[in-house]
Amino acid sequence: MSLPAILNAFGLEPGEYQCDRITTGHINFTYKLTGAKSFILQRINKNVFRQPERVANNIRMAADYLSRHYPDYLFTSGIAAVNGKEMVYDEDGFPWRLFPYITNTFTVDKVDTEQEAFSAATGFGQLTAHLWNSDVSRFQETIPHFHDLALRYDQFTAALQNATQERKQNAKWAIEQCTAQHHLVNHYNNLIRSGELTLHVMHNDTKINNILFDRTSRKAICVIDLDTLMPGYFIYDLGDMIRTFVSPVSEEENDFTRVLFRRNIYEALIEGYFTSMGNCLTPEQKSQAPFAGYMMTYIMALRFIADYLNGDVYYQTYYAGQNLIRGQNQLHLLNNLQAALN
Ligand code: GN1
Ligand code: MG
Repeated sequence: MSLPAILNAFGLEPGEYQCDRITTGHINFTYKLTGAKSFILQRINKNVFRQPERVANNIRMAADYLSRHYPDYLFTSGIAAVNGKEMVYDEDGFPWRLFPYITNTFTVDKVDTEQEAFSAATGFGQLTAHLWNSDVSRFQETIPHFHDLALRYDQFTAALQNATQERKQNAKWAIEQCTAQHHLVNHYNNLIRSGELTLHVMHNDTKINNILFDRTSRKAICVIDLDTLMPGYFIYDLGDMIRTFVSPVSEEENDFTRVLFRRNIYEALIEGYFTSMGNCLTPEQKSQAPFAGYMMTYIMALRFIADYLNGDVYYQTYYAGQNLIRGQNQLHLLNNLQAALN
């Protein structure tokens, strides 16, 4: 099915829209449709989301809950196609869905100010604070064991077994670092087994470019990329914010001397997150904040390096060695986090 045919399936006239690809995501194909009214059109990667109906169900359940309990909360959910369904399948079996485009907004790939960090963290926290008392057992995992650090470590060691000599040699430093940080897996296992954390509906992909800022107020106003809105622990959301907020450069930066820890940004994000999530968490849980940052930075290093060793089969890459750069970048960040917060 061509792009115009997909637009038709959603009741849109292709000639009335300019279609531009957005390349910041690593998994799905995303397009902005600009017209009298604008939309976001997305093809879900069915090799990653093997049961895409779960994605749509979770988002619909959250939308229903939020509209009942927080009617003024801005939350985007899929727009139904002409046939009444939220997803249109193309002939290759890929599901497509349509979202409203929120006008007068922008995203950022790195945090510039404390105000941005505070506002984005408050925004991500508000979503999960609002959903805290929803029935998490009704939400299904869209990617099983997504942030299970022990499983990700095992996937890294499996990738190591199958990798070519050349890739192993190129990744030598990163492999040593990933192995040396294994103590974080033990901490993770102990924390989960202790029962100190409880499952709630979490966003699970809170990187800084997954929240929309209002052009006028410069405040974060709407969370996006809800594919992994599913059961999780708060450390996943808090940790991914730490991972993507505190450095002045993104995970794509290949000059690792620029990967830094900014304490003022860290403190602003913690303050912002606890402004909305504070009442949901105990002091003991809050004290896991540094570990949250370590574990999510480490898990991304493991995943990027495993993908490099596997021959770049998961994340979209635009140049050879990009996953290795991403993984090395994350390992530098992890070292800097530990030096600053231990
Ligand atoms: C992927 O969907 P996207 O590109 O924002 C990944 C996240 C990673 C992120 C790293 C389903 O997110 O877990 O944190 O890349 N999503 C999936 O940039 O694997
Ligand atoms: Mg995502």
